[in-house]
Amino acid sequence: MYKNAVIYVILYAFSITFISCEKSENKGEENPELVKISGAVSGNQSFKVELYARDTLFEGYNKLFFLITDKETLKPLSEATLNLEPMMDMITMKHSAPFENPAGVVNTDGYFEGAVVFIMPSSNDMGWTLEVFIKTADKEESAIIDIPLVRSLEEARKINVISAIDETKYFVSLVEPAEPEVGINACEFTIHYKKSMMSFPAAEGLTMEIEPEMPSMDHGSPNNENPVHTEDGHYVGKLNFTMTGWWRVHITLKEGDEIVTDDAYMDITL
Ligand SMILES: [Cu+2]
Repeated sequence: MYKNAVIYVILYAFSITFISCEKSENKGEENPELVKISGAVSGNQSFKVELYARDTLFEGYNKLFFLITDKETLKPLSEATLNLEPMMDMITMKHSAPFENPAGVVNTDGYFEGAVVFIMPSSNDMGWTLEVFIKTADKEESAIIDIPLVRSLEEARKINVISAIDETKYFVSLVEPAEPEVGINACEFTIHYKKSMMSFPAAEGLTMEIEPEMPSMDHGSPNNENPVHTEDGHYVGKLNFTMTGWWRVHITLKEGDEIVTDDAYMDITL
C-alpha cells in the first residue's frame, strides 16, 4: 500500500511539472522571443541601452524593445522619458524617419516599447543610427545605437505614395497581419508623411479603402473592412484572404473627397 502511495505521489508530481511546462510553452508562442539587434552606452556612461525586436530589422514599421540598465546600480530602469531619433547618413545628406516614442514605463517583460518606420534599407555605404534620449529624475543622457542592417523585403511592407493633390510624400506601412492566414485577418497600417528631411509626422486625417485581389485567378474576396484611423496615424480594419497564394491589396487614399492615390497596392503572399 505504502509503495503504491509513493508511486502516486511521484506520478502526481510529474503531472504538475508537465502541466506547468506546457503552460510556459504556450505563453512563449503568444509572445515569441525577441532578437537582440544592437546596443550602446550613453554619453556620460550612466546607462546601458540594449535594442531588441521581433525579427531582424526591415524596411517598414518595426516595433522596438529597449532594455535600459543603470550602470551604477546595474538595475534595469522601469520608468524614464525616452525620445527616439532615427537617422540615415547618405554621405551627401542625412534624413530621419517616422518613429513612435515609448511610453514612460516598461511593459510586463521590462522593455520600453517604441517603433521606427525605416523608410529605406541600409546598404554598404548608407546606414541607420538610432539615438535614444533618456531622461530620469536626476539624469539626462543620450546613447547612439548603430543599426547593423535594415533589410529590404522581397514583398514590401511599406510603400511610398506621392499625393495627386499636392505632391506630399506619404509612407504607408503594414503593421498587421505580420503572419497572414487564410480567412479574416485583423489588419493595421500606419501612414506618415514627409514634412521635411527631419520630420515625418503621422497622417491622421486620411480615408483609406482596401480591396484584395488575386491577380492570377481574377477574383477578390468579400467581407473586408476599410481601415479607419484610431490614433497616431494607425488605421485598423479587416482583410479577408479566402485561399493561399499571391494577393494584391489595392489601396485608395483620400483627403476629404479628393483622391491622394487610387493606384497604390501591397502584395501579400500566403
Ligand atoms: Cu536614406
